[in-house]
Amino acid sequence: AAMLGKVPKVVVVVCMLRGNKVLLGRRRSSLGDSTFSLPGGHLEFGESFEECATREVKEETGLDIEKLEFLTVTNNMFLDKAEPYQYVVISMRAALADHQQPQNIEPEFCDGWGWYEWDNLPKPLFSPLEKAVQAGFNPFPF
Ligand code: 8DG
Ligand code: MG
Ligand code: MG
Repeated sequence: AAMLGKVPKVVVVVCMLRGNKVLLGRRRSSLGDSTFSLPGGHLEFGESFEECATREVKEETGLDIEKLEFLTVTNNMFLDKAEPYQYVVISMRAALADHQQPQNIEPEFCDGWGWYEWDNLPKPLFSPLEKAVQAGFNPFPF
């Protein structure tokens, strides 16, 4: 009954790469509160994945991005909740368009953004990101 009328949603997340580091923020959300996740959000009607990635990163961090590339798609399910969710998550990677610092534009949803070495990621990661990393996901092109 909890699933009645529920539909999967499409989300685009972005691995912002700078050297050997990736941009993560600590979530303020009923889903994965206090865990570290990538910038991103829901695909709006009529948007390309690239447009969504560019918009969400700008809305959440103020950053302008370039060199957007598709990485992978995952089916992220949070079903063991009073309010279950399912997200089809398009993961992209991107670089900074020029030298810029991330700003915490949505402090109600994020404690702040920081650059983290891929080999020394902060804990706890948001559960679907942790699962992907465990499975060998790596956004770097080398
Ligand atoms: P929007 O209203 O701006 O479109 O969405 P948002 O407020 O930015 O939503 P979000 O929580 O950032 O992203 C939507 C959902 O996507 C989130 O609740 C769960 C799912 N999601 C994952 N992995 C990740 C991830 O690494 N980062 C983000 N931001 N969301 C993720 O499954
Ligand atoms: Mg978001
Ligand atoms: Mg957003």
